[in-house]
Amino acid sequence: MINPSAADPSFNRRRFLGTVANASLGSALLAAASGCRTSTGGAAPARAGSTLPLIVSTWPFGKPANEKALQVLQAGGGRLDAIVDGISVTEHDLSVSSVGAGGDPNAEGVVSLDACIMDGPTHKCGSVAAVEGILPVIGLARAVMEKTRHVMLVGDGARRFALANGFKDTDLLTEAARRRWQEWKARQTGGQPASAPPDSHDTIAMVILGSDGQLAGGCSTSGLSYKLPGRVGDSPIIGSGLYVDNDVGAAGATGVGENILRFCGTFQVVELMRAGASPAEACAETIRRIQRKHPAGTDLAINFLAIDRRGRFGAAGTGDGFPYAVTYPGYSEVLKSVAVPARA
Ligand code: SD4
Repeated sequence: MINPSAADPSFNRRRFLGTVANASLGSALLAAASGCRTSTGGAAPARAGSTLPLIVSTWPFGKPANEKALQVLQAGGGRLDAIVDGISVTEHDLSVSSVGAGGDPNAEGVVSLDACIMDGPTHKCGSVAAVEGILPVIGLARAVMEKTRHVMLVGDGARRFALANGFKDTDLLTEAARRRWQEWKARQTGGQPASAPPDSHDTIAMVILGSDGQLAGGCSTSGLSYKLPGRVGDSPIIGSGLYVDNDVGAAGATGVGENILRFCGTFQVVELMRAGASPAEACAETIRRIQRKHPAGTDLAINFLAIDRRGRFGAAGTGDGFPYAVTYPGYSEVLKSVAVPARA
């Protein structure tokens, strides 16, 4: 099980993306970059039932998470168990600076987590935002879904609910994250709005199509590094960071939340699949729609992945696209999404 970002300390997402040429939808070229197989077409062939369960998630760190989820499903666990246990792998991986423990803190040096989960057959969901000191927040989102009559809890209320339901108070700020935050803070000039490094946002969004044909998804992030306290991005918002419609498919998002949140990004992806688009086409068209609302050349830094009920999967991202992990029995790879460059 190789997680390029964890196994290779020199792995850098920007460098990875820089090695891959832009590609247009429909290209069948396969190339290798940074140890990852890249599918520049993005739209994988339809998968037969024997390749289920199918698990797709964002970024190279999604691969070990997918593999854990597959293990859970193959051992007889449910799709929500798979989502929680899979995403928990990333939340506990201290080398991932954008999800769970080890995540970069907000501008005040506090790690503040967002997560959500959604179940296809019941169309139920649970979500938590701006939660401090609790892990795994994907499990907390599930607890909100299953133990309350609400969809979303935030801040101190979410934290108190967690503590009352068996979650332990956990120190999420690692020494490395604290140092990075202090360095960032030292670079801030008085009166200037807090700005974050451009490479400071990677969420895990995971979608699953089970062997029984049922869908589920989950999403977890520490959000943008050094965000304003109280800031919530797209990740815990149903229809923005994650959406599942059991009749159609499921989609997840990663990138600058503000550019996804305003457009109900993953809801659009699923609706485009309902209208007949393949997962990769739906992701790419959603990005194009969002780009049309912006001046040419704007770097939106947004990415979507999706699966449909037929077992097809795909992804698209702005700029050079982004790497995403695809796992099913006998197969687990990091692929390269379709690239949707800014309009000329
Ligand atoms: C956010 N969308 O909080 C998240 C960050 C992210 O890839 O996805 N990064 O805006």
